[in-house]
Amino acid sequence: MQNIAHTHDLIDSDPVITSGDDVLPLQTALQIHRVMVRTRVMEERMIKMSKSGEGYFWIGGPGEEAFNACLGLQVNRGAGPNHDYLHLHYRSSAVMVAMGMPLIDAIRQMAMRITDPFSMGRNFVGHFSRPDWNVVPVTSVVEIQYAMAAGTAIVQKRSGGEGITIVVGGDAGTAEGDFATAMVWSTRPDNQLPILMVVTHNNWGISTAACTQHGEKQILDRGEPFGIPGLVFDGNDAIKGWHAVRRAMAFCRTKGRPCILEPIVSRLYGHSSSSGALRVKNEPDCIELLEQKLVQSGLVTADQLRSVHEDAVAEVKAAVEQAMAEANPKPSDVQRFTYAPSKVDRVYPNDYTGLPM
Ligand SMILES: Cc1ncc(C[n+]2csc(CCOP(=O)(O)OP(=O)(O)O)c2C)c(N)n1
Repeated sequence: MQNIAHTHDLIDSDPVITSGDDVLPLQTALQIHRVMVRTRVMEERMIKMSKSGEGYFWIGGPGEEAFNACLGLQVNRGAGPNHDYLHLHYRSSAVMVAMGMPLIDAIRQMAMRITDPFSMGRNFVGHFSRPDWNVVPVTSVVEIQYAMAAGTAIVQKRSGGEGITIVVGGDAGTAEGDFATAMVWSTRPDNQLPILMVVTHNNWGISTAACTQHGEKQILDRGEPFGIPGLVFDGNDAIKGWHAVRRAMAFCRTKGRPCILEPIVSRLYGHSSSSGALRVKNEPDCIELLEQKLVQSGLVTADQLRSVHEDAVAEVKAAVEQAMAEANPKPSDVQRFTYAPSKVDRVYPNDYTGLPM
């Protein structure tokens, strides 16, 4: 795990940033801020790529960076059941950046380059996959990650280690049965599972408003009959987000039980490039909110924050230039690595489709 002090590790003289009753060491707040800015600059450049022909379809997470950065920075990263498994959403870019993903890797997927490490240029942007970090492939088919989460959590429970399963999806997706599947499978008597269920609630399902669809007050209320505790909170507040993630992860890790987090987030460029990806003006911007707190604390100057943005712009510019100079996949690559070669299938060796030749 990253070595970041928790609030209880602070001594009186440590500089801190506050939000209501919540406190964060300044260094942690700056680390979160840098992840948020680098991710935002990358996403905004990718939106331009979708409009200029350097890429095509764009979908991503501008507006969710505060919560996603806090999540990614606290993940127990690694391979195998003693580390956390991540079943992410297509808006989870800041989780991956916080975990250490080089920006160029996401840009390579946006540019559909063969160097894209997640899909060799053959999947949509934001569809991450990293076996060495337990990041299972992101799916465009919403919510099925909730049904799969029980699988990795069962393996983790059997292995008896510290790893938990983290599953992330949007509010509209919770209408699918997969959300209920996760609740049923994670709360069976004597078989509870350590699943952190995250519902990033941006109040939209493409163009359908959440208020026209939800009879319950909060989505996490649906966990109550299953005895699943949770927190609903302002997902635009990085300080609150940090502590919500910290508490929920500690609960899942120590109790071996599920927990729901429902951060209320913004969707700053609409659904995707298919809906125009224009800047939404009437929703809060988590980066601006954190920067106000940092400057108001008197511990950070506006110039210092500006240089974080400038560094990110330079990093993204260099990454786009490099990615655009790399090769596209060839037509003959289209089916490579779609299925893992089968070591056990004696009938059709090396052809996992199982179809007769
Ligand atoms: C099973 C399934 N049904 C419908 C769709 C079409 N679809 C793509 S994104 C989306 C909206 C999902 O909204 P939400 O779960 O709130 O996530 P958000 O995009 O707002 O983050 C829908 C309905 C899909 N991809 N998969």
